[in-house]
Amino acid sequence: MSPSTPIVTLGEGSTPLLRAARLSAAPGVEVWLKCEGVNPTGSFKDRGMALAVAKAVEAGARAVVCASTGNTAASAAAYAARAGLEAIVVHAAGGPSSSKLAQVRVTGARLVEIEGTFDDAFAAAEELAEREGAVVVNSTNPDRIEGQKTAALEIVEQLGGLPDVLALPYGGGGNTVAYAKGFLEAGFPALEIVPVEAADRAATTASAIRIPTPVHRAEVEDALARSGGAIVSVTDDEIAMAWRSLARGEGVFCEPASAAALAGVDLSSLAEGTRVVLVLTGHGLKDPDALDRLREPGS
Ligand code: AN7
Repeated sequence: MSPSTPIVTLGEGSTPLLRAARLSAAPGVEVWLKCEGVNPTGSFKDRGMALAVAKAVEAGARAVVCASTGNTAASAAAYAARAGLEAIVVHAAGGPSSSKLAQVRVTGARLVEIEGTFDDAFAAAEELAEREGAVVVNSTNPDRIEGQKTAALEIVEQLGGLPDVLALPYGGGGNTVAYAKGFLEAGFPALEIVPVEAADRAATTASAIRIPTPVHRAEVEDALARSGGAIVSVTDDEIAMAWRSLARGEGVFCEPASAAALAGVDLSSLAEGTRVVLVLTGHGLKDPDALDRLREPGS
């Protein structure tokens, strides 16, 4: 932010950190849920989008562009509308859930559907940005990371200190990089960060993290080398089980990708006194069809 940066806000941030007492954890293990689905468009993306769009306005941009599995798109469309900019969203055919597409369409943003994967959509978005003179608001835009790191600062404030373990879904890796940066800058460099990716990145039913190649992979590895922690892979059945237990056991309805955070940590194996934060990145209403899609494992 500089004195000439406009404020563009829909009321993002300050999300609840809820104690989860009913998930099966070892005795004396504290589990907390950072409920990012409570943000204005229903996902953590709003934290960084508020800043990225404000900086685009400051730079005199007319339009913003992103490639997305859905949540970045919903957020970019809303914040662009709020700021009076045009938004262009590129997505893979069959990628984003219908709820996320509805969030984009209602703003009048331009949707560009391409045949291929998220990786192809990202390449197309970069070309489009160049051609149209639009600002890319994917997490490769450093303002996105700066905005998203506020979640780490909030957790430190809400817990009165650092968690021992922070688990979060790992798609492109921007959020992992943002948390690591936030904790480092808050003076807490060391904790176990667990980025959880889908075992089959290209085909997972958790559409938000259906990203074949994480654009931030090298930075994620650097961040883990500094902070501690390691990448974990989980199957769709493990995601489904975690997703169901968050709703049934805690009353928290998140989207399937968010449940990867829980699926990636064996809470029953942790030492007494361990404090774990699971970042639930998106709201369950983002993807209500998941109820039909995610069958009970073994059924
Ligand atoms: C609910 O919207 O990439 O590791 O285009 O929507 O920072 O990519 C979404 C990613 C986790 C992964 N949880 O975060 C997009 C997009 C949810 C998400 C992730 C996403 P990153």
